[in-house]
Amino acid sequence: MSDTRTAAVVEPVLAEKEAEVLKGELLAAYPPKIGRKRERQIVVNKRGEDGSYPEIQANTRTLPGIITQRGCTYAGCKGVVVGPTRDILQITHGPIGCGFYSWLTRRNQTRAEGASDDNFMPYSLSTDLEDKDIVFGGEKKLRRAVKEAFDTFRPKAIAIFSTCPVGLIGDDVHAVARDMTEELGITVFGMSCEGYKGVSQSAGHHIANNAVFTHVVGKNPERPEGEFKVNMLGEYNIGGDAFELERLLGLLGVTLVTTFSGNSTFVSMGQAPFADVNLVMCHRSINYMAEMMETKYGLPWFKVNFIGAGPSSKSLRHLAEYFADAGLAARVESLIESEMIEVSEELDRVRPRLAGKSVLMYVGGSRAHHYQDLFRELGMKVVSAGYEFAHRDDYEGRRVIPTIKVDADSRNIEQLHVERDEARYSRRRDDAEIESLKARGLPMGEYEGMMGEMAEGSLVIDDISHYETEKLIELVKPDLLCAGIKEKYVVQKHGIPLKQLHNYDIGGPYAGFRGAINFYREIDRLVNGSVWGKIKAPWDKAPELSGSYGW
Ligand code: CFM
Repeated sequence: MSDTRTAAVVEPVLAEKEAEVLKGELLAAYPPKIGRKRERQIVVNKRGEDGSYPEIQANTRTLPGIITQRGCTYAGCKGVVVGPTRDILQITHGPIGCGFYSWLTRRNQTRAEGASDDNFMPYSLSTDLEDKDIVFGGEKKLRRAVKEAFDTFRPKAIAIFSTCPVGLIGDDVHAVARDMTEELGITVFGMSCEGYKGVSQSAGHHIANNAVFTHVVGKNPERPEGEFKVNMLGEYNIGGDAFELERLLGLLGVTLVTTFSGNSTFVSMGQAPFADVNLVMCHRSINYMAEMMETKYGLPWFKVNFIGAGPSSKSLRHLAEYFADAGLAARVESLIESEMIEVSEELDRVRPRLAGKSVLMYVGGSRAHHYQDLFRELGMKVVSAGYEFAHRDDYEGRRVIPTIKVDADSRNIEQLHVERDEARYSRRRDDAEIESLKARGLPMGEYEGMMGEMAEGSLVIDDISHYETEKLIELVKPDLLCAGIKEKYVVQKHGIPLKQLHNYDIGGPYAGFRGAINFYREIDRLVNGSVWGKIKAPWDKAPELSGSYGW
C-alpha cells in the first residue's frame, strides 16, 4: 500500500464554499462574542502554496456555558500517562470520586509476567479526603495512606496525584513524597496535577511527563539485550493495541525496551535511555518526553502511526531505514507481505459496502489524525474532524511551534530545564545522518499534524461542543460519527452509529495489520447495520418534555 498522504490533500471532500456555509450555520446561533471565539476554532482545511495550513485557535479555555468533551488535568496525568504502568502503586490524594471515576475506565490493558511481576492496575487507592480534611489539611492522612499502601503491597514505587481541593488547601504532596522516599527506601513521587491546573487534560500530560522523566527514566542501570532497541512513546495499549505492536516488533527481532506507557513497568521505563530510538505514536501526550530524552541522552525520535495497514507498513519501513540494516529491511518486507494477504482479502470484502460513506471524527489530541488513513483505506470520506485539547502543532505541524503564543494558562505548567547527561549521553545519529534520514522521508523530530492528512475543504473543529455536534448531524447527515462516551447516546438517538475511538467500546485492538482488519469489520457492522433506520429519536415523537410537581 502506498503513501496516501498526497492523494488525500488534493481530493476535496467538500467544495470550499460549501464548507464555509457549514461553518456559518454552526456559528449562527451564538451570541457575537462567543461566535467570534468559535470562529477562530473552526477552520476550512486548505493547503497553502508553501505547504502551510490555516491557523486554528487551540489549547485555550473553553467558554463558560459551552458543553465541552474535555477532561481535567488530573485525568491527563493519572488516567492517561502514568495510569497504565502496572507496578507503580498510584494513590489519588482527593475526594473519593476522583479515584473512583478514574478506575479502569480507559481500557488500557496490561499483562504481568509471572507472579513476581506486580500488577496494581485492578486497584484504585485514594486518601478519601472529607470535609474535615479540607478544613484541617490532608497531609497527615496522605502520609498514613502511603505507609499503609507500602505495608500492604510492598511496591517498587508509589505515585501521588493531586486533585483540585489539594491545590486549594495547599497540601504539599512533594514534601510528603520526599519524606516517604527517605522513610520507605523506595521511589515516591508526587504530582501537582490538580484538575483545574490547565485548560484540559493536556496540562496533565505535561506534568506526568516531567515527573516520570525526573523520577523513573534512567533509574534502572540494567542494560537490555538486543541488536535493535526501541521505545514506543504515546502508545497506551487501549484495547490491546500495544500487544499487537509487540507481536510485530517481536517477529522482526526488534527489542521493545519500554512503552510510555501501555503495558509498561517502572522497571522497563527505567531502562529507556538504553534504546536506540524513540518512536512517537501520540505526539500530543508525550512529545515533552521525546524532547527531554533527546536533550539528556541523545536519543532521536521520529513520528510513527500504526493505525491502518498503510501507515503501519510505512512506519515499519521507516524503522528499517533508521537502522539501515539489510536483514531487518528484508524481514520488514516479508512481514508486510504476509500480513497484507488477509488485510487485502478483508478490504476487498468491505470496501464496496463502505466506499463513499461519510464520517465525522472528534477525538482527544491524536486519534482524529491517526484514524484518517484507516477510513481512506475503506474508501470513506472524513468530512470534518477535530481534537478536544490538542495544540496548534497537532493540527498544523511542529513548524508552527515558534509562533504559538504562550499564554498564562500554559505558563502555569512547569517547563523542565534539561541538560545533557555527560556520562550517559550518546548521539545515536549525527546531524548529517539525521538530515539524510529526513531526505529519505523519515519524520525525524518532526510532526506534520492532522491538517496535512485531511482533504481540502474539510472542516477542522477544535473543542467541539455538544450543540455543534448535533447541528452538524442535522446538516451533514453522516453515516458514522467517531467520538467518545459523552457523545455516544445522543448521536445514536439520531439514528447514526457512533464508534468510540477513546476506549474502542468493547473492541480492539485496532493497531497494526490485525487491528486494521478488526476495525474494517467493526465499521462494516456498524455502518451497514439495519437497526439505525428503525430508531425514532425521543424528541421526534415528543419534542417537548412536560412534567408537574406533586407531593
Ligand atoms: Fe494521545 Fe491517547 Fe489521544 Fe490522549 Fe485521551 Fe486516549 Fe484520546 Mo481518550 S493519550 S491524545 S488524553 S492518543 S484517553 S489513548 S483516546 S482523548 S485521542
